[in-house]
Amino acid sequence: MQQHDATPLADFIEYSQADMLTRSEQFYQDLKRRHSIRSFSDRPVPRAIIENCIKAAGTAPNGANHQPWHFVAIHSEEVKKQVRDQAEAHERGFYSGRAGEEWLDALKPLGTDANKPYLQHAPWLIAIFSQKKGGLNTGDKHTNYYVHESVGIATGMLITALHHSGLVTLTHTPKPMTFLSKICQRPDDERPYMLVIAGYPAEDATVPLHAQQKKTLDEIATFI
Ligand code: IYR
Repeated sequence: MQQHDATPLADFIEYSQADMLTRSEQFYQDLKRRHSIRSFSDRPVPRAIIENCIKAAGTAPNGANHQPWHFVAIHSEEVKKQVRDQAEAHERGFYSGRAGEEWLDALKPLGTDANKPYLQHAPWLIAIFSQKKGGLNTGDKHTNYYVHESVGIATGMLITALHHSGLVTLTHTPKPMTFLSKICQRPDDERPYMLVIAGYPAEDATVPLHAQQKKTLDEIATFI
């Protein structure tokens, strides 16, 4: 291996295999309770919780450790209203034809439409941006690698952290999403990747039956 500076892995924790079995089972049971929610309460959520979740997301494995992401945590009522107005305008085009029949049919069991009140009323919207150029130091303009993979993993970890904290989330990818760059004042070499809505569920929040049907282990995995 090439010469490189490193320190010993000091924070690895070794559990007994019995504990590993319990931990993995408990973690699965906990993640099973995560559902995408489309009805949010306006109950406030302290910023420090969101900060911790973003810090957790920022530990994601990524290409060459360039950490090619930026998270904009939107709390401002004014900015949330702008996001809602522009996302709904795009979604109206999507639902009134742009999506095509097959896509709209696939969405029917979820009961979604162009109305997105939660974009205004949920306490936090986290806009995730991917960076094609960057580097270890902010401001670097080197090529970034595996940008989509890296940002996808970080987003998954963000959602997991928010769930673990006791919040519910919804991933939202309005099409096109470029309006987010302007609203969040992000530079041209960043692309909006996803919007994650986070907060408490509304009292009448529901989970579509369709979304509860998970494929079995045999369907999603092969052991060879
Ligand atoms: N972006 C639209 C449509 C939508 C698409 C998929 I794929 C979903 O799983 C859910 C919604 C919307 O947010 O309504």
